[in-house]
Amino acid sequence: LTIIWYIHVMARTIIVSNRLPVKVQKDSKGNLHYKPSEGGLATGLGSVYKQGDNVWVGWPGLYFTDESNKNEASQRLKEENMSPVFLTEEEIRLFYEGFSNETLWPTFHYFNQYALYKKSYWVEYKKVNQKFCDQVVAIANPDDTIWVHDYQLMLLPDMIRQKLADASIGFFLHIPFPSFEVFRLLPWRKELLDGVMGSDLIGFHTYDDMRHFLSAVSRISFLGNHHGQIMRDRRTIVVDSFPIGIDYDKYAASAASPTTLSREVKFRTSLGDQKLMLSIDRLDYSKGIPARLQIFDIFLSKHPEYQGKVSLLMVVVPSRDNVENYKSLKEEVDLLVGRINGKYGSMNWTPIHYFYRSFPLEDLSAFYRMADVALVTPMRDGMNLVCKEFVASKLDKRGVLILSEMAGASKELSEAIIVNPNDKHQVVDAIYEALTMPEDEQEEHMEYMQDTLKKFNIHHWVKLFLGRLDQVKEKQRKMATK
Ligand code: GDG
Repeated sequence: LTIIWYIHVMARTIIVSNRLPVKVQKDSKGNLHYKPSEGGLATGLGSVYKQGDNVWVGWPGLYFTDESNKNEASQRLKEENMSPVFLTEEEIRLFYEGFSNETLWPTFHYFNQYALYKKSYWVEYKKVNQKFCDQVVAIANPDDTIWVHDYQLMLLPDMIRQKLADASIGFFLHIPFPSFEVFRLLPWRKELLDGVMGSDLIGFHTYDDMRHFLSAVSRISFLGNHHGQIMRDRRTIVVDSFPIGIDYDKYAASAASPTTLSREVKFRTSLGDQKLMLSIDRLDYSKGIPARLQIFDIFLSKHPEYQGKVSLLMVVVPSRDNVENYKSLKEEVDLLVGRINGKYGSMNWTPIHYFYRSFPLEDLSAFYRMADVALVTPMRDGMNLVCKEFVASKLDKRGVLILSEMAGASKELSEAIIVNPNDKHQVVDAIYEALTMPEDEQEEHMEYMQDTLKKFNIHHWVKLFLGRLDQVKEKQRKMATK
């Protein structure tokens, strides 16, 4: 009995992701500052890693060259249940910007023509995954639950499994998993699958991602599955879809806050009574930003009665600007915006309000509130949280969501106007439909989507995944004692 009690008390949950939920920054005087990340994952998992002895392992977002700084940061982060993995500039360049963002990211988003297959990237990816493994193993107990996140750490589950044979290991992929025909292009496809299969539970956003993964496992690793269960090394691995939710209450509350309301009034004054369409993305070729601009151009020429009556508020958040593809994409976007504004603009109307920067949450909430239409048209997106946040911010239930069928979110938000972003004329028609939709119809769709998102929020997602992992492990233990 004492042993059982001991195991129960000692079992913890360890979250592992490339980045910690806190970013460490150094000011000009050399003092360290700790800035919490606003991401959905940080909020959702906050209720997990802050409890008891649980811990979050990840990179703190700064290159530490000074040992005393490292010790200071480790100590401070440890007090908040975080365990930093210190990465060098070289490691970030080859493992993160290289293999993660120039090999896996384009491949998994079906932009394989952009993928680089460099041995030096792969070698570093393995090395950094091993570095994460050493850190996890140094703090983990044999019965801990370890939840690994995303494409930067695909080798980690199996590396941990080699050291902690009985640990509960979960893996969740936040980006799409491509079809076998695309995945097979990777020279290290087998190693990547083996890495992930060190887990007990493997989660994806959608049923399609899960199906693609299972097909790759069967074609590359020659392992079949029974209703998503793979038998490997006499261990059952469960594969399933867990669509991520948002912190619904946070976005609804922010939309109602006095700061948000006053910002909305300020922005509205300069816009007058025009209709407003909104798009918010990180600068990324997967988001379909140039295509969206071309669509707006076609819309304005096909429906000239809307010239002067509608504008597009386009927020593009700077991202990965060290990577060549992203630099040329930025130039393409700048050019298109200039061309459209030059073609249609007048003294008192700017067709596109373009911002290449990020905004505080209250501004974002004001944008969500003000927008009559949200134009979320990625070429490919694991889930896409912006469309969910737009819906949660619509307290008066007015507004229309146009959503790409290539975003994971389209599987849940079927009440949106679903479009294929490659079919520009279809999207143009969708914009017209959205701008002319009667209010009662808008409210009906919005209410339906809000009900779904309220229920399947981020807390529900965390509970569902960790609950399922417990079940899988329990079943494995029962099988082992049979
Ligand atoms: C991965 C997958 C999947 C954006 N601009 C500002 C700002 N944001 C916030 C949004 C939203 C988030 O960034 C972006 O959402 P994504 O869905 O694109 O998420 P990522 O983390 O980029 O990507 C994606 C997601 O993981 C979750 O699994 O949905 O498919 O690629 O929350 O609000 N936030 C602030 N200012 C901005 O200017 N404060």
